[in-house]
Amino acid sequence: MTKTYYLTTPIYYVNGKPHIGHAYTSILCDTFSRFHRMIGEKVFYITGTDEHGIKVQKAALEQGKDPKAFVDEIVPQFKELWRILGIQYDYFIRTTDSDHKKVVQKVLADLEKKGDIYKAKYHGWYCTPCESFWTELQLKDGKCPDCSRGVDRLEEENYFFKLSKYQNDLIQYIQKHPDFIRPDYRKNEVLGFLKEPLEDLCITRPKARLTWGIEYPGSKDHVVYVWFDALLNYLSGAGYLLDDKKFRSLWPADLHLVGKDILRQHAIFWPIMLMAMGVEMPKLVFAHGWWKIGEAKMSKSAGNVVDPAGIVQKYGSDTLRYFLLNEVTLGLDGTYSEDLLAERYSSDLADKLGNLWHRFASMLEKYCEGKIPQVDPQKVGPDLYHEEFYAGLWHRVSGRMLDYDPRAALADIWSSVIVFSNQLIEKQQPWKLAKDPSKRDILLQTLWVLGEHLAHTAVLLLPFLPESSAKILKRLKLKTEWMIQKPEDFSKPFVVSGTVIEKGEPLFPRLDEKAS
Ligand code: ME8
Repeated sequence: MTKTYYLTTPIYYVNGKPHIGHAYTSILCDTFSRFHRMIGEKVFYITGTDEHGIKVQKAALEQGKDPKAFVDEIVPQFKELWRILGIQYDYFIRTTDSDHKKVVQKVLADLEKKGDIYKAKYHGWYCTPCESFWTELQLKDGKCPDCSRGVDRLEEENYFFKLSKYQNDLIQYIQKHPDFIRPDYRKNEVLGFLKEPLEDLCITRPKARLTWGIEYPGSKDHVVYVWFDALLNYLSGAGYLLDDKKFRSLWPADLHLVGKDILRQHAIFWPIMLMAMGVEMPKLVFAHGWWKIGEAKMSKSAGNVVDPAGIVQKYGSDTLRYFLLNEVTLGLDGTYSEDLLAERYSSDLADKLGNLWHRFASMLEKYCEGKIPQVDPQKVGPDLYHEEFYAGLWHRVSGRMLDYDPRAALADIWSSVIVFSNQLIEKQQPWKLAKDPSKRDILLQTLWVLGEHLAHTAVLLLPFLPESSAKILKRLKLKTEWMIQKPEDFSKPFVVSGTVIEKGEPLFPRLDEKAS
């Protein structure tokens, strides 16, 4: 059985509407999954919603709603956003799904039986927004060390998971698998954190304080800590303890893509949970950076969120996808502003890609009745065209995608084909060639090469800008689903001589025209 490429986003809290930050992770995963499909792999892309815990209970209460009724209203807003952003996930998991709850309870019962969970009295400090316990020593100036907000004194009986028992095993695992946590600087951060002894993890909350959660098996007084419940979605969504055949085809996950805010949970809690369960480690935990507004992280609690739906309506979903994928290298923080997005729209999408299509289609109309010319690729001069050009391009772009660097892949596509083709037009000056009948062959070859470049660009861009690429391919009367399994699949000519293309409306209309 061939292994499916299995990738995950975090499951998002449903205490409010999704924003640009959530869109970022989902767009990245969508781009990776489209790419892996294109190279012929089976892909399973899971996303979903994290519906239990204090944050959600509080948000529901504030609106005077029952938590389940409240989350049932929010979940469709996430699904709708994924629809308009072209996010093609394979499975949407909700932690309120009964299958998921069953898996969580079974795992807890097994771990307790194994002796990795114990019951104890807890005295210490609790940060409600972070849902984290802290000892006196861990507090910073008496405040939560993670978010600097106030903490409450707590004394209660809870269940604890023995993180400490596995600390050394985890350190060894990370050291033996240098690509388990990426980027490298995040791996070092985790190893730095692991230099201090780990406290065992409190994995329940007394019902006196929180009722909105999965019941702890065997206790009427406790619900499961939201993170323990949430992390298990990666297994339950893949069929763990539910559908063995499905699980074996999916696990281990190839990629857990998360924001750096939840690295500790994914690079410490999660691997230790898996070790305790005796389940194989995922291949990679990749932590990306934050989108900020000015200096502040964009977040619901800071109240500085940007609604992706508004941006999509104004600029199109591909523009938001392009901006987020291209603006920062995966791992680093980025600054979001609509001005910057509008600038990239004009300079990269409208002036470079949109304009290239427009110039090509207009010249084809004018000089060839809109038909792809009959050209023998063997006879086209090497200064204009050679097949190895595409083989090299594919090698570089696919290599960058396999190495999780979509920004470098886009930069290569833009400089090597899009900007290059615009320069080729300037160099060849087809309008001058058209005036001289003895140059007719060169004119046709130039237009044919431009058509090829555009077709190859559109295929390469399918994972990144699915809407615009499909538009270009349809206008060239080519299929919109491609399988590139070997370099030759990409280096061969794509356009079909004699095809009458469709010029169509501008791909990326000028912003002043859009507004009018
Ligand atoms: O943490 N920049 O859910 P959450 C970039 N339910 N990415 C951002 C971002 C920003 N400003 N803001 C949010 C949770 N994100 C848990 C996860 S997983 C088992 C449980 C993205 O709704 C980023 O992926 O707070 C971040 O890790 C995630 O949304 C947090 O979403």
